Amino acid sequence: MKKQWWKEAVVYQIYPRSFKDTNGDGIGDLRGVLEKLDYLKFLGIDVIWLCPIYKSPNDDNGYDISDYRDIMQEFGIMKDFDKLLAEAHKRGIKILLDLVVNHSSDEHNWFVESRKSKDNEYRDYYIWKEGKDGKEPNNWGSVFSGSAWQYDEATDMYYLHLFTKKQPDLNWENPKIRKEVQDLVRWWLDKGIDGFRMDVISAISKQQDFPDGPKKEGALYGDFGPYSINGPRVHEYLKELNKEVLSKYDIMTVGETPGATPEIAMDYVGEERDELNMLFQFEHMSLGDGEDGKWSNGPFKLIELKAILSKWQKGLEKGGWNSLYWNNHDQPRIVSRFGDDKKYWKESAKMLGTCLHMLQGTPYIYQGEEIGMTNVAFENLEDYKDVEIFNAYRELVQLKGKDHDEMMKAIYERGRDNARTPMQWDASENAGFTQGTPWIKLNPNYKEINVESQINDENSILNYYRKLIKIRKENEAMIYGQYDIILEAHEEIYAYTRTLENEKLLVICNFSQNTPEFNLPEDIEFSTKELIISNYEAHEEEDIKEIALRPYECRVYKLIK
Ligand code: TEU
Ligand code: CA
Repeated sequence: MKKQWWKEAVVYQIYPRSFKDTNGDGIGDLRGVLEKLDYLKFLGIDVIWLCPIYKSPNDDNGYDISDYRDIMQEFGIMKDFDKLLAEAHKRGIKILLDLVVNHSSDEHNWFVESRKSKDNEYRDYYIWKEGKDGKEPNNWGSVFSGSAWQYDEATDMYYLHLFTKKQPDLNWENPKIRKEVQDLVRWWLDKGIDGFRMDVISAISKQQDFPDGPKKEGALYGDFGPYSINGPRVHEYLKELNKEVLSKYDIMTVGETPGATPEIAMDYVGEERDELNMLFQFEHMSLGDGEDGKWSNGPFKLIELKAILSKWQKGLEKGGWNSLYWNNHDQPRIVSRFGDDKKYWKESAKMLGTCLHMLQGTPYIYQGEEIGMTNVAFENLEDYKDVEIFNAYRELVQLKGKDHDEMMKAIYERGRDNARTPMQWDASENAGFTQGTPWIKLNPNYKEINVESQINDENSILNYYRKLIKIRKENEAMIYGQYDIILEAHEEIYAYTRTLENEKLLVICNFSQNTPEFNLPEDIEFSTKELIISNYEAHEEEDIKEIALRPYECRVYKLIK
């Protein structure tokens, strides 16, 4: 297996709006990230992924860009970014930016021009269609509810927006758009950044006859997926971007690819494909989805989770590479979702971290995960800020009559704002996030859960994550070792091995508050063993053929033949 720095790295994702505010306006900013670089050095991470920091009217918190070469007013100025990049590099920390080019903001000059007239030189930068029988060009629905088409009086035509109306999709069929993207990517890489996370990159190629999508029973709109996800020219476009720009720099690229399966993924990240280094898949994040998707959230089954993660481990082990994540700015907090954020908060947070970091792939830590931040439940809908929540509430409750309390429960369990409450630095007012009024309310448990109370506590989740990151640098088997699941049918234990030459790591994780017995399969032989990490006291010489596991217990052993 080819060795690469980005396979050995641990990435820390920052949502700048909620990370650290330095000028008292209640909104996190780039100087706040600069201020916390030493904390990130202390944590031990190698790469920072910054969510969008570009000029934006923030209809979708920066994922709607109005100028790709300028900094969002709230976050600071370009000099702040240049300083951050220089100081990060001084500490050996690399920085990835978020490339959002499936769509732009409707306030981007390209769109301002494009909507003026049908023969405007920027017209084909976007996807404009005639209406059909006075209605939208087809039945596609937006990810954020409603139609994916917006009527525009100026030219009596509709433009496509897979996300909000203020996020019109860019027309990648137009070589001018692809050139624009190459130029802005090269511009940032020449500034010295270390790569990109690419937003919904699997959606950039649309089938050009734009047929109606399949429509579920009772649904208001059709699904654009079959005609716009992993579309006909997506690989051609990525190869072109790679050949013209990306391949000329020592960087890392990770694509966000909803709808990818391991087979499809190998087309994006296969070593011989010259497209991307790795991608984010969503199958484990869709667990529990019901009739209304994540808005009818059902129970989680470990068997299903193990099956999905194993499929991806084995599916990409020859020539591919996985991205490993439990959390990001679109997902709820994992300790509340797959763990227990009350009685076994610490144990389950550590177990989940271990289970993920021991898998083959590059681990991503989302801000606050390293201190065990949890989901929040704001009583009033007005306390929420996420456009996806409001649009879903309007469609499901106000249009389709879903029960308010049922919807609020789904928002508590799966809403994106769970990930966007301010970072909890200490127990002072506003958790040390801001001296002003935070743009979104804090999680009231910040007095108990915060960085300051965990830094010097060797038994804290924070110091446990530091250890996970440290042992990765000391154990090549943890990075390059082959993955093999054991006890596959067990409903409470997730156990697997990682093997590299004659070294084998045995990973044991109890995903329940019960005390199941772990039984070591006979075919796993070893002469000596060493306990690498565990979230409970465990004695080195203890026999591991049978272990009565404690609630949410995890252990990792190095087995030497
Ligand atoms: O997310 C794309 C995406 O797939 C999300 O819609 C995701 O599935 C959903 O939010 C989960 O409920 C990316 C960004 O990560 C997200 O923050 C943006 O809102 C979106 O693209 C549009 O840019
Ligand atoms: Ca600020």
